Formats: sequence, structure tokens, C-alpha cells
Amino acid sequence: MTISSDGGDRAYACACEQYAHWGVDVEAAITRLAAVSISLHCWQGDDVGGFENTGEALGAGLAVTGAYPGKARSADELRSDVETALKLIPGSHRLNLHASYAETGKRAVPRDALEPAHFQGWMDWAKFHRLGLDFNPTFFAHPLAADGWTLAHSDPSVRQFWIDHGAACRKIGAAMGQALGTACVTNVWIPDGSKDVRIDRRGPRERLAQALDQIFAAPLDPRHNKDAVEGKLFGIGSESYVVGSHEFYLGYAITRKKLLCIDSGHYHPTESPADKISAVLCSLEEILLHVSRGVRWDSDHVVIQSDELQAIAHELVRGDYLDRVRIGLDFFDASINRVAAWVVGARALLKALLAAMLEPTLMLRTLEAQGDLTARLAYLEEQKALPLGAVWDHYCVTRGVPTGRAWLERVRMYEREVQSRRG
Ligand code: RNT
Ligand code: ZN
Repeated sequence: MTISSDGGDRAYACACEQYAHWGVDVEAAITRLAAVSISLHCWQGDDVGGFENTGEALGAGLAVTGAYPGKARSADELRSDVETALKLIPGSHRLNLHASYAETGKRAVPRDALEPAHFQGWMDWAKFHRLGLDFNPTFFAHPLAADGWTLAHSDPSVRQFWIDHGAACRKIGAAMGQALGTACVTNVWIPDGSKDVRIDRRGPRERLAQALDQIFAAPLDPRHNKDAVEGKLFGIGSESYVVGSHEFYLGYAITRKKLLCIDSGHYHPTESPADKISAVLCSLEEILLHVSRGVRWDSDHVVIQSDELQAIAHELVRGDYLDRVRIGLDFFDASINRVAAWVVGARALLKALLAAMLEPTLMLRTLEAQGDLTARLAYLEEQKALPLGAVWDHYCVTRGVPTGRAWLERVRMYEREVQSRRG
């Protein structure tokens, strides 16, 4: 344990006093943090593998590197891994599933024929653990996506297959939302694009808009399912042209009243995903975030407490947007323990949110309004040294979750007893 024998009580009391000098109510911040649910992405647990066993390569520019042993090979193993991670993350959260994680028994079910029944195991499990579920159609790792084209494909029969898959997935999302009493966000991301110079940029985009309209044609109760669309700048194999670009989906989401999914790894490296939040929320009711970390060509490194993450957390909190933003994680790293990867990412995000909630925002905002830009900058820098760690430890202790680095011991134990015994 990294906290003292008094369970960190003294450190916490000191911290509260220090924050009070800045006009910050620590208890109120903790209550606010406890209300945040993060959607944990199932695909970190098995390198985006899924359970269809088609033998098909991931493709679609989704590259997972690393060969750390012990990845989940079945839905039961994956659920056990998620349970282990959730015990190390304070608060109550959600799980984000892909269609390729269907449980179809011994029978292979084509993706355009998937039904809620194929996710009954996940729903029962989620209900038992009081977790909400989110969902994604899987437009990759499939023979009909092998050429990198799905909803914008020039072949109408291929397009239709993927439209039917998308429509089937919305119904599954709605069933999940209804069963669990919390709206499922069903997010559409497709890989379609071109490695090299693209002459016809118009055709695929018009086809995509039409295909999406067909997927979304059936009205669903928004208390059960909410639709999101996710764009991207480029992928491996779609370097020169991505059909579903940011502008494409921004326009689509606004005109069709969908959630826009902002994946923090999907923009130019000098662009700020955080700055987009207040911009798009002027025209959209709600958005979805895929919190990720871009490193050079890869958009999906494990989330850490980077400046970029802190900027996102600040925007959510300063702008009072938490009730209009659904927060999911999206990364995949096969070079470290996969349960630890979830825990690192989720704890980093929660810590960044806590830091934002403990910021003396009112004070800074007042200085800004008064035009005292000198004090705004000086105070902003000084408050960075306030004892966030003591408050975080207190939050973890009161939520029954290990503090500091102690959680890693629990992962190591799980690795020894469970993960390392997998073939
Ligand atoms: C890919 C998108 C997408 C995927 C998941 C697996 O670039 O970020 O969200 O990561 O659907
Ligand atoms: Zn994403």
C-alpha cells in the first residue's frame, strides 16, 4: 500500500483544507466523479479478435502489435478479465461490445443475421454486475470487408450485406438498452478508403450517406438505443482517402440528429480533439468520445495522463458537458498485460476528470472575465501542485478499490492464477 496507517485520512483532511483555500469543495468533486460511467472497450481483452473464428485477418488498418501471453479466448474468459479490471477501477461503469463478440454456440451465424439472442449471455452477465452495455457493428475482419470496402462498396450486394448488419446491430443495441434500463450507444465505424490517389471521392461518400440512412431507417426508442457515427483521418491502407472523414460525419450527425463520435486518435497530430467538444455541442445534443492516445502512425495506444487527456477532461468539466457526452475508451495493446492496460487507461481518465473537478474553475473564470490574464496563468500553474493524489487515494479507498500502485499486485495474482494457464 502507498498510503499511511491511518488509511490516508490525515493526508485527505490536509488536502481538503488546501483545496478549500482555493474555493474548491472536495466532497462535491468526489460526488461528481462518482456519477461518471466509462464504457470499457471489450476489444482490449483479446486484441480485437472476437469469437467468430473466421480465420480472417483483422484488416481495415486495425493493427495490434505485441505478443503478451494470456489473452482471452472465449466470452467467459473475457468476462472474467473484465470483472478483474472493474474491481480495480473506482465507480460504476459500462462495457462496450463489438458484434464479433456474439455467442452463437457451435453454429456460425452470418453478421447480417445476428439477433439479440446471440448476446443474451452478455446481457445476463451485465445485469448481474449492474453494468450498462454499448455496442458496435463490426465492419472488418470479414471476407466481405477483405478489400477494405463495406458500406461505401461499389457492389450493391456487398453494400446490402453491411447495411443489413448495421440494422441488425441497432436492434441488438436496443434490446441491450431495454434489458438493462440504460440506453445503449451503438457506434458505426467503417474502414472504407483508398491507399492511393482517389479520383472518385464523391461516389463513395454519397453511397455511405445513403447506406447509413437505410441502417437508421427503423425508428428506435432513444431510451433504449442511441446511434453514433465515428470518422477517422487515415488508416493503414486508407492513407489517401477515407470515406467517413470528420467533415462527412459532422454534417451527417447534425442533419440526422445522431451522436458524433470523436476518437481522440483520429485527427491531425496538432489538432485538439478537446477543442472540438464545445464546438460540435453547439449543433449536437450529445456526442460519444473514444478516448485513445495517438503515437505516430498508431491511433490506439493505452491512455495515460497526458496533456491531451487532461485537456479533454477539462473541457467536459469546465463546460458542464458530462450529461451530454458518453465516454468510452478505445485502445489495444498486446505488449503488456491486457487487464492492466484497461486499468491504466480507465484510472488515468478518472484521475484526469478528478483533476478537472478539483480545479478552482470559478476563480480562474472570474479572473478571465475581469481581464486579469496574468493571474489567470499564474493561478492555473500554481494549482497544478495541489494534492490530487491524496483525494484520489481517498476516492479509491472509499470505493473499495486499491490505491496507488497496489492494484498491479492484484493483476499479477490474476495473471499467475488465471491468464498464464491459458494455452
Ligand atoms: C478504428 C476506430 C474504431 C475501432 C473499434 C474496434 O479506427 O477507432 O472505434 O477502434 O471499433
Ligand atoms: Zn474509435
